[in-house]
Amino acid sequence: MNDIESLEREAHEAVAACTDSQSLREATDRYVKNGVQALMKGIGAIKDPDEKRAFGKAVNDAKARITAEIDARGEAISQKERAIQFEAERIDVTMPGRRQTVGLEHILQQTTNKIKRVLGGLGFEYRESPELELFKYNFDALNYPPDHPAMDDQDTFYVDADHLLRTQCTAMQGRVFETVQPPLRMFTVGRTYRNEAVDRTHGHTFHQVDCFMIDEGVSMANLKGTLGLFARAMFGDDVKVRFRPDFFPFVEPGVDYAISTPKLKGGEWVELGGAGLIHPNILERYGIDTRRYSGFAFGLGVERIPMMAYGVDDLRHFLENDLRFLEQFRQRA
Ligand code: FA5
Repeated sequence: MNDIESLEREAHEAVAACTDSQSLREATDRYVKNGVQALMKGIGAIKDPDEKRAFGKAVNDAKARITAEIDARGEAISQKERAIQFEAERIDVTMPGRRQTVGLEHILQQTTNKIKRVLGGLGFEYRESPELELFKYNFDALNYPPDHPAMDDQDTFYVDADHLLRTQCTAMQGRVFETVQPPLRMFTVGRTYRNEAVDRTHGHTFHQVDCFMIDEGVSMANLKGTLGLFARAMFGDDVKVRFRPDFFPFVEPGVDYAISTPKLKGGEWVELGGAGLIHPNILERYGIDTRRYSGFAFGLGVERIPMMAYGVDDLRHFLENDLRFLEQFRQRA
């Protein structure tokens, strides 16, 4: 009987000392399984049937009491463990959420998209063109005589003797004339590069549009009409377009053109780009019959458009990736 009492006492103390379910499981194995089994082995040595029964009952009673204690302790422990887990997983529903930031297209991309919509709407087909260009297309094909000083204005970054970073999107014209027969209307938009003394209106990396058509009877009147439509679509109905004579080896006659609108810079003229009728030398070089066909071309700087429209005073802002600047153009173009 003493053995039963001491097992029960020991079990009582051990169970009370358990602080987690793991130690409680160990105590259960130790006392309920092994301890009780060991006691029960002693029953064989008892001869008297009454004593035997009494011993068996005493062991079973002790087992029931130990089990009840273990259950009670188990309940307390799992309550405590649930509380700890609950604390660990607690969600503070009053905390402000993490704001999802939605990106936006760069203002130059927004402007490019608008240019594409407008020129596409006027029947010009968009063509991709390479930024790494052959000297041949950037200069030779555009009627620059060897060592002509006009090339000095467009010094650039050479990759090797034949390859350079294009200085003007006009470089696409030769690529097109080689493969497409007139009538044709095309344009491209993209990055251009020049070895430039960088200032507020000149970058070493900037963007241009180049747009041209060849058909029967194309004249300066078509050029002026098209540029007028383009300028009105970009800047509004009250915009005026001015031509002044200028020189580019690939056009004859050549002009620079400026626009003015009362809304922008108080109606001051702002130069947008160059234009003219495609030089007959170029048409002939590509086997285009100059008695039948003529063409116009115009080019312009993309940066100029948002600079004028939003009063941006320095084009270096466009490529500096400062979000405080870029965020201003959310859904504007
Ligand atoms: C040209 O590049 C000619 N290819 C334009 C042309 C096309 C003429 C077709 C005739 C026929 P120009 O060098 O002027 O021309 O440049 C055209 C425009 O690009 C300029 O008016 C200006 O808006 C922009 N631009 C030129 N250089 C820079 C620069 N360094 N930084 C920013 N914009 C520039």
